[in-house]
Parts: sequence; structure tokens; C-alpha cells
Amino acid sequence: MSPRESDSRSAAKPGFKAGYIALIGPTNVGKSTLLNRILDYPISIVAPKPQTTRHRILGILNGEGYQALFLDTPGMRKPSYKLQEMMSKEIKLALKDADVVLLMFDATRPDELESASGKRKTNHKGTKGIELFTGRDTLVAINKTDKVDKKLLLPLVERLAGQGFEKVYMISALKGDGVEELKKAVINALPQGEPFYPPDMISERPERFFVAEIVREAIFNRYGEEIPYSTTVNVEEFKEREGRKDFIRAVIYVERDSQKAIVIGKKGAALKEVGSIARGRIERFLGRPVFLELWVKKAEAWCKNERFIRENVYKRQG
Ligand SMILES: Nc1nc2c(ncn2[C@@H]2O[C@H](COP(=O)(O)OP(=O)(O)OP(=O)(O)O)[C@@H](O)[C@H]2O)c(=O)[nH]1
Ligand SMILES: [Mg+2]
Repeated sequence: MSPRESDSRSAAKPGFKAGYIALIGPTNVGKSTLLNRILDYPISIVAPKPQTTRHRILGILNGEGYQALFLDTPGMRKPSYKLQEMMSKEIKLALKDADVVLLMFDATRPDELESASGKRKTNHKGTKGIELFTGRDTLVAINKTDKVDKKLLLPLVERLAGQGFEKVYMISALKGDGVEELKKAVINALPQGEPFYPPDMISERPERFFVAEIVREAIFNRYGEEIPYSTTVNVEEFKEREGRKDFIRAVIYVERDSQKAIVIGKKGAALKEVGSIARGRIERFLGRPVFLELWVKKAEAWCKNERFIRENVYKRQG
């Protein structure tokens, strides 16, 4: 049950703001990078490849007079599809909770921006997708402005304005440009209410979820081709040990034997590299040393196996 469903919040302190912001947009636009930048903490994994984020990931930002609950989401892969067709359940769930929608685009991929604004127009005529954006504030951000000539940006803003997106924020999530202004606008758009979570919480998932994500990030950054998309990571053992490093055993599932060989590499070299990068990041994330053991297992065609996915990718976290 989400804190909203179990709503036992007392009457709001005057002026305190709290609410959910769904980060929505095509894949690879920099949604996770923005979340990490806003929180100043690497909570959501980032990779140069599309389709990195698979879950909706909550990042809690506590500030003077507000609690902003950002929900990172998986990217919409092909923006030429109808919006509702591109959405995974995770995106829908994030939108269900959202008080504010932050729609993100990539300045280097203006076609996606065009098609999304086109969809908004279509939706005004009665198709379903726009229901996502009605009844709540929608802010639009164009990211990766550090990669394009500034002259190219104004026409994009004008096109979006023509579709009803009045204020468009120009940002570089990587460098931080414009992020503070966007953050203020998002907080400003939040409804009044009591905080949903205690002020020292940054997310709601258990450590083992983030550990698996960090291993997955190392895989996304280490292997090419289909490997990242054919792998999922499960932390099967996580033991705190008196006077010794925490022991973590994670299993990397692949779909085929040939992939298993690639992931392991010659004499285990590739897997060793992944393990070493992941361990460093896990230690920084947890703030304590760990012993990380990685195993590779085949789970035949798991990407098509709903039961496997439910049990291993979207399992309920304790
Ligand atoms: N130059 C530049 N690169 C950026 C910026 N923001 C993100 N990136 C890069 O874009 C790539 C994708 O970033 P992510 O944050 O993983 O994008 P995402 O939208 O979460 O992607 P999915 O989860 O796969 O949908 C990474 O290589 C980032 O380093 C930016 O402002 N400027
Ligand atoms: Mg992401």
C-alpha cells in the first residue's frame, strides 16, 4: 500500500507542500540523470543505452517547507507510437500517483518532441492518452541543452507553446544548468499537505534492490548488443557479518548459453570487471565495504516469461 492509499496524514501545516512528481518521457532523454542531480545522490541507474530504467523509482527530496516525491520511470521507447501504447505498467502507476507531471525531452532528438506535442493535440480531440496530463500540472523540460546550439532551442519552445505547454524549461541534467529553476517550479506546483515519509528517508525500496540495480548498471555499461536487455539481476543473499564485510551474492540471469559465455568472458575477465565496478559503487551507495559474489545463470527466454518476470524483476520488495 502506498502512503497515499494508507493516507492517515493529519491536517496539513499551513503552507507545507508535499506530493508526487512523475518523470515521464522517451527513453534515454536523461530522466534518471535529472533525478540523481536533483537529489544530489545516485539513486537511479544511468547508461548511454536506451531502456535502462525498468521500475518506477522513488526519490524523496526534503526541503524547507516541502517534501517532493519524484518518480523516475522507464522511458517510452518509440515516441512515434501512440502514447498509451508505449507506456508500461510502471509508467501508468507513476502517473496514477502523480500530482505533477514532468515531461522530458532530449534537445538532440527534436522529432520525439514533435510527436509528443502532436499527441497532445490528438488527445484533445478525444483519444485517451491526454487523460494522463489533465487535472494536474504538466511541466516540460528539454534536456541535454549542453549538446546543441542554443539557437536551435527557441523554435522547439515555440512549437511546444503552440501545443499548450506554456513554460518550457531548458536544462542540462548532466551539467546542472537550469535544474535549480526547474526544481523550484516543480516544488511550487505541489499541492499543500503533510509529508508522506519521515524526513530522513530518501527512497522506499530495500538496499538489495539498489544493489541489484547497480550490478545491472555495470552490465549496461560493460556489454554491447543484446546483453543488457537479456539480463536481469537478483540479489539472492545479503548478510551482515559481525566484524566482517557484508556478504552479497547476486545472480545475473541471461536468456541463452551463448550470452552466459559473453557475460563471463575469457577466464572470467569480463565478469570480474563488472564485479569490481559494481562493488565500488555498492560500497559508495551503502557507505560500507562489501564482499560481492556474482553468478551467471541461464533462465531460458525469461524476457517472455511473465511468471519469471513477476518473481524476479517486479517482485514485491519487503
Ligand atoms: N550531454 C548530456 N548528456 C546527458 C544529459 N542528461 C543525461 N545525459 C546522458 O544521457 C544518457 C541517458 O541518461 P539516462 O538518465 O539514463 O536517461 P533516461 O531517460 O533515464 O533513460 P531510460 O531509463 O533508458 O529511459 C546517459 O549517457 C547520460 O549521461 C545532459 O544534460 N547532457
Ligand atoms: Mg532512466
